[in-house]
Amino acid sequence: MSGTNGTNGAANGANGTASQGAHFRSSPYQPIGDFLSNVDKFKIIESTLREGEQFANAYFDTETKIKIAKALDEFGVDYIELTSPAASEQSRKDCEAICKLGLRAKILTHVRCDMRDAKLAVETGVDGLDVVIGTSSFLREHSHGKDMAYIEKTAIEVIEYIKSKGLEVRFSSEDSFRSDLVDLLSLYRAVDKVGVNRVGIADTVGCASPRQVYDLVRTLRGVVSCDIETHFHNDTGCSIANAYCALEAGATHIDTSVLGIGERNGITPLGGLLARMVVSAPEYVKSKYKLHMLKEIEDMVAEAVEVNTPFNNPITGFCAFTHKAGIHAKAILNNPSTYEILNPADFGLTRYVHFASRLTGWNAVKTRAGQLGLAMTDDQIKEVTAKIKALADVRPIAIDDADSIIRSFHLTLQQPAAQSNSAPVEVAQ
Ligand code: HCA
Ligand code: CU
Repeated sequence: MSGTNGTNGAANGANGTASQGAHFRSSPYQPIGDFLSNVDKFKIIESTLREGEQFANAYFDTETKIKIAKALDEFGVDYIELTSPAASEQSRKDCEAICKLGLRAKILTHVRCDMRDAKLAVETGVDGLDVVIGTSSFLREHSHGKDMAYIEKTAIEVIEYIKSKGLEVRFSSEDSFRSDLVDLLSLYRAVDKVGVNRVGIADTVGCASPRQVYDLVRTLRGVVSCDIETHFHNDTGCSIANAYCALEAGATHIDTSVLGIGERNGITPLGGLLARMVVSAPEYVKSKYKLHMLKEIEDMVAEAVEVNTPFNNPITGFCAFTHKAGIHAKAILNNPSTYEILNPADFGLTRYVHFASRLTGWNAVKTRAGQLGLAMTDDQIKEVTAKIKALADVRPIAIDDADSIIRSFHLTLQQPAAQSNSAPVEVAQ
């Protein structure tokens, strides 16, 4: 399925170089600390089993849900969010079954702001409820038809009920970025006053830009004292950037799903978010999450929903650590930090230095010859590199083609007549 050519697989990695311990020792990309930023202390609410179940292809049977929940728990997520028990009888049973696993992560379920849904959810044994209601005029008019006064009154009743049962509660507005700011802030102030644990901002339609996210979260940070959760759809490709800006502005929790699966083209992907965060907060991310499990978890979910991991996925896309041009390859072979901000070894993966193309250089070919156990002088390597490039100018070549050229060239070197024929050749690095 995913990683189609396997070059980034943990067990594979022809032409991979040894990882360098000093990769991140001092990074200019670490954020400047300010009093608002939670970039180095955020929590993940993993919603593959809720938002992810809304993905077009998703159908998770009980066994699959349990497998995914256990893997996410071991990976280190703080919360696992499950589909509402009000959605169907099997959803209710699955929620109960996951609560009984005794996982370290807190189990949440996601319910409409409605007393019947809340009561059903409380009975399942969850640690907390994520309560949601649409607040934009679009949703108020065309979805549930309730006004802001009704929303506030119901929200307070539902929150007080959940708290009376000793459970954690979050209150969120769907479509926050197209809601009236004054309505939104008054509602959040009211629920904060009755002791909600978190309020949530949701970019339900994926319309928000990072700057808008920063402004709204920072404003909200000044209005409520509880935690702030954020949820970003990816319709305009901003879901990771928006999550990052939310943390900079003081959000405490980020919703993710594995590979970003969810309604339409989904939400902030777990792996992509961690790629961003490991650059900004390496100690926190590496000590908290078992990053080596990322590929296995993504493969598990990709298989369950019958998709491939995208070729350009952060970290696990098949070419995420592939270096091709001769100039890149040479520098990477000397010191991987030259062209990598992420270290594949942190994720149990290996880099791949491409040597079967017209852009290759002799340094990459030299490394490959070494891996094949074929000793040659630099001049001989340059000569064989020229042969590889000549063929690659005519047609695309595979690793096998390049290997054959290297092997047969090496063989001719063993024949005495060939020895004298090694005038230096000028080829790219
Ligand atoms: C949806 C609901 C939701 C809820 C997000 C939240 C959204 O429309 O399916 O509870 O914070 O995107 O608004 O996923
Ligand atoms: Cu959503």
